[in-house]
Amino acid sequence: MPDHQSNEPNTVCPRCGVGCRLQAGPNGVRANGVVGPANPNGRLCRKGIGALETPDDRLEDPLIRQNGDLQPVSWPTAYERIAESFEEILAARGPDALAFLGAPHCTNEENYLLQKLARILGTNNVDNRSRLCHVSTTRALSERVGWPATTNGLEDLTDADVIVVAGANPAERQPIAFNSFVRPAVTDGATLVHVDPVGNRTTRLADIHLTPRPGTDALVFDLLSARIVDDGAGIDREFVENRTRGFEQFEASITDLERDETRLAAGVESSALEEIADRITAADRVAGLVGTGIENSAGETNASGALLNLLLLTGNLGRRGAGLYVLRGLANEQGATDAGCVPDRLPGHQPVTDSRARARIASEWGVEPPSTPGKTATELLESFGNDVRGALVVGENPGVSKRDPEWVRERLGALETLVVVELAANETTEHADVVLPAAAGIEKAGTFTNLERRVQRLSPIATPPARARSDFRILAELGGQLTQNPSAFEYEDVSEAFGELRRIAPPYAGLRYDDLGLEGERWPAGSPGALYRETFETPDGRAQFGSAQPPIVRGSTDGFWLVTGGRSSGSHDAETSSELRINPADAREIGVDADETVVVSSGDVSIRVTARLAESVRAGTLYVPAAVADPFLRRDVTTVSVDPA
Ligand SMILES: Nc1nc2c(c(=O)[nH]1)N[C@H]1C(S)=C(S)[C@@H](COP(=O)(O)OP(=O)(O)OC[C@H]3O[C@@H](n4cnc5c(=O)[nH]c(N)nc54)[C@H](O)[C@@H]3O)O[C@H]1N2
Ligand SMILES: Nc1nc2c(c(=O)[nH]1)N[C@H]1C(S)=C(S)[C@@H](COP(=O)(O)OP(=O)(O)OC[C@H]3O[C@@H](n4cnc5c(=O)[nH]c(N)nc54)[C@H](O)[C@@H]3O)O[C@H]1N2
Ligand code: SF4
Ligand SMILES: [Mo]
Repeated sequence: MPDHQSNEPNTVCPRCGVGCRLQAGPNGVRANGVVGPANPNGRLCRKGIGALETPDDRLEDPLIRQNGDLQPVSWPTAYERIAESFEEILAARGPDALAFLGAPHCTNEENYLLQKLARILGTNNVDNRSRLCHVSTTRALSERVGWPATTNGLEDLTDADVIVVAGANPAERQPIAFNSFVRPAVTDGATLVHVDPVGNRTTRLADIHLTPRPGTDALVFDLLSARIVDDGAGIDREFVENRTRGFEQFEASITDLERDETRLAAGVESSALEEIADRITAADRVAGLVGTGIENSAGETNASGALLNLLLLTGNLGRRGAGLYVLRGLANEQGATDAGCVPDRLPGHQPVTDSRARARIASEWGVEPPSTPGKTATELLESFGNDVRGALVVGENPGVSKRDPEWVRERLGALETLVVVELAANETTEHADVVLPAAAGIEKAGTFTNLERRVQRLSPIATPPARARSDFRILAELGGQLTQNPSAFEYEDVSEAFGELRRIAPPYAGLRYDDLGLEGERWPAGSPGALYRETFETPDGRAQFGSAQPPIVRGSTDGFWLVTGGRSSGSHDAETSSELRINPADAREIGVDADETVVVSSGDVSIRVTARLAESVRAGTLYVPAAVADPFLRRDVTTVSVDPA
């Protein structure tokens, strides 16, 4: 136990999905780590140490827009204004004219209330946009093995023999998990493979850095499966036979795969593929860790699906140290989805189309949730001002997003009523008609579910501004008033709401708020770290193979492929250095020297940055931090040109 640890209350770090435990330091400025399951050394990263800082300009009072300006009012006045506006919209256009956006910074109980409010009002228009950070991975998992979640526990990574990290930088983004579980495994002899067109801090620990052409990870994993199928030794025949379905079709698609053409499309060396395939074949346990870099544009091949095929082929699921980890970003990204802030899923990932699930919920709520899926966060934003006229946004900032800022402003402005529950003013509150001041993560009770499905309890370790209220209290009060069904939103405390969640959401069954203690507990209750030890959560209990995917050539061939990373969540540590990283050979070819200022452009958009030369950048690609490349990202630009300034 670190010697600074005291008996003061401790809570879960609200800054990322790892879920380290912390408490207020002696002077109340810095947070101290407390030994917890995600930070077994009691350490915190830089972000965690700063977790006690909330925005300087905290909101103190509810605000209502009057004559163009936001003016402080009392809570009842603010609630009344919201109720009036929402009732008008409901009467004129029905419940699907409302949108509810939340709340991966908020607790499970708060997310539960938000979706309950939407659904009792009669709409499934509820989503959380951080869900989109890992959408293809979670979809592949839920369709083919069962739950849209990491399959294993963090601690089992220490037993892995091969760890494949793709499209992520956990050394920097989930540093405590990386240092506590990945680093020791590697020190113990595990092979770390980093698949990323651009090297980053994670690459420094890697044994093999594979730099495929951006967007071609699916091809890389198919090629690895092909080598293992060709060689035969790495196939886990017993696992394939007893635990999976669709192998013949997968094998046939792999047999048909044009090896050379695919390899050229991915732009990887066959020697590197061979080396990785050999290590996977020799390994007893292989784990895949995936981040946002493999989440390609819609319609492209599914990298996680291909990685899942590789893990199934080699029997690397359902055991300690063998599985697929979703490197989730925000503190309660997993929980927001688990609790049902998803347009097509009820709490516990039950489809809204499942009449038995709806009936079970109706017996708890007294009202049945609607059966048609709602719109996603992206679709909702597009519908603002058209089909959707009112929105309640809880702890999200759609005013900043990977879209043209003018367009976003217009969409937000087109709403009749925008209600924002926030800690501080931001780009979204500028458009709000009502703003409600909320308590921050360190100021409240409830539970977060981390990136390995661990449900942990929060305790307040700081005090919110005098008139701010917890999102839980706000949503309960608003819920009672807007639905005119106060009893559906009457809770003694958050633990009662947790109790309701666990009755409704099957994966949470058996978890008890009072028993969560300092260790928390992973869902489903009583399960060891690895899910699917005996059976998969699919109708026949088997995991489903997919097929090899056809080679794609992405983008145009002239110019450089723009690779970005380091997107931020809130104000936490966006990479903001105005630097471009380029392969030295490319720089030579276009006549750019190290540390020279260059102009990166596409059409009429351009940025000025300093060129840094780095061998770890794939030739033909450029790396620019997402915050700096923002003007391109917002316009979906993927190829750019570079010229000396
Ligand atoms: N310090 C800090 N940590 C954070 C956050 C923060 O704001 N600050 N935010 C949190 C949040 S919300 C999130 S979502 C996570 C994000 O965590 P990560 O997903 O790890 O995010 P990035 O650091 O952007 O890493 C993405 C990587 O994908 C690579 N990449 C791009 N295109 C491709 C491709 O086609 N194939 C492959 N294989 N790789 C590609 C990029 O080069 C980059 O290295 O971080 C969380 N952690
Ligand atoms: N242009 C651009 N777009 C991006 C990104 C980017 O870096 N640049 N990053 C992308 C990524 S990875 C993600 S995950 C998303 C993140 O998208 P969002 O979740 O929308 O953004 P954040 O800024 O992380 O958080 C939103 C707000 O939550 C508030 N908040 C924090 N805690 C609480 C709380 O307990 N209660 C309440 N009510 N509010 C709270 C903060 O004050 C903040 O204003 O954005 C994505 N889009
Ligand atoms: S790794 Fe994540 S949860 Fe842990 S201290 Fe850092 S920001 Fe907080
Ligand atoms: Mo994220």
